[in-house]
Amino acid sequence: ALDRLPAATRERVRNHPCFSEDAHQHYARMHVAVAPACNIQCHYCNRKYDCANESRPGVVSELLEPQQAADKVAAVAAHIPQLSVVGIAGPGDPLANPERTFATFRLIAERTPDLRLCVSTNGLALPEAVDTLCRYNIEHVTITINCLDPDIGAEIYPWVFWNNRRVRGRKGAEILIEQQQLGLERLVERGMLVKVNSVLIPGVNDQHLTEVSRAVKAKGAFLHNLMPLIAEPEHGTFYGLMGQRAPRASELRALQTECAGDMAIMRHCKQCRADAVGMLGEDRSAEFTLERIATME
Ligand code: CLF
Ligand code: SF4
Repeated sequence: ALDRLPAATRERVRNHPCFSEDAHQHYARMHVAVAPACNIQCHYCNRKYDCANESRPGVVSELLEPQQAADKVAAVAAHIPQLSVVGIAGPGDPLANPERTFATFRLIAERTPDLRLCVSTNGLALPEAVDTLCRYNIEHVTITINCLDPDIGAEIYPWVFWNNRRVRGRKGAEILIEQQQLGLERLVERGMLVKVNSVLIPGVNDQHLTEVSRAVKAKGAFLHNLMPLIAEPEHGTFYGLMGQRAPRASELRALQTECAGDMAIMRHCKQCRADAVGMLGEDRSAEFTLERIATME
């Protein structure tokens, strides 16, 4: 699939394990959990866990200060030669924590300039952040877009925090959807590679995601990642969707096949935690806690 891309794009995804399926066998990514706050509420989120935007709700991440994050990245880079990408994906929304997120990117770029920088967001604060993302050399952005229809959005997002107040229901979802689409357009205009993540929620947006796929493709998204809702009560993902089930593997595959006609589909996502370290599907974060890094050379 890679050879069909223009050379410049190929170069940018060559060693990105998420944006290129070929790369994920050879290159590793890591996340630094520097972004605790979120500016929306997803029904499937339980804030005690990492953001389901991008990451598997599992174990609570060790929250890092920007300097600690840069130290951790340097330590991981020294021990995992395949490391090519550092992402910020939570545990809340990176762009709802702009000072922490951009301070982290700046320190990482100074210390380990060869690593690519990546960010994943719900998109609410994205349009205003596009200039800053470009300035900080972020080349890969992921937006979690679960719907285009605010009525469906109201079933997924109980509220968004907008202009210093909570906007609930359909109105809140409408604001989020507008911001996501505007953010996507602006990123594409600036030549950013944009991946869209969509969480498949049976009975809520399952019939709607092919339309989402078509729309984001038409706007220039590079890749669409359809992810299954993780609905395990012990992980707290029933938070606002009591009785909500996860999709079956066959349902996810059927949707991926349906959408694959329109655009490149990511099928190798491992729903990483906000502090994941290593090859996709591998999590070596326990080897790189602050305590352990302090004793490393
Ligand atoms: Fe991280 Fe996401 Fe960047 Fe990858 S993960 S911020 S694009 S470097 Fe990758 Fe993990 Fe799936 Fe995300 S496998 S959850 S798609
Ligand atoms: Fe939770 Fe992420 Fe949704 Fe924010 S964007 S509410 S952290 S799942």
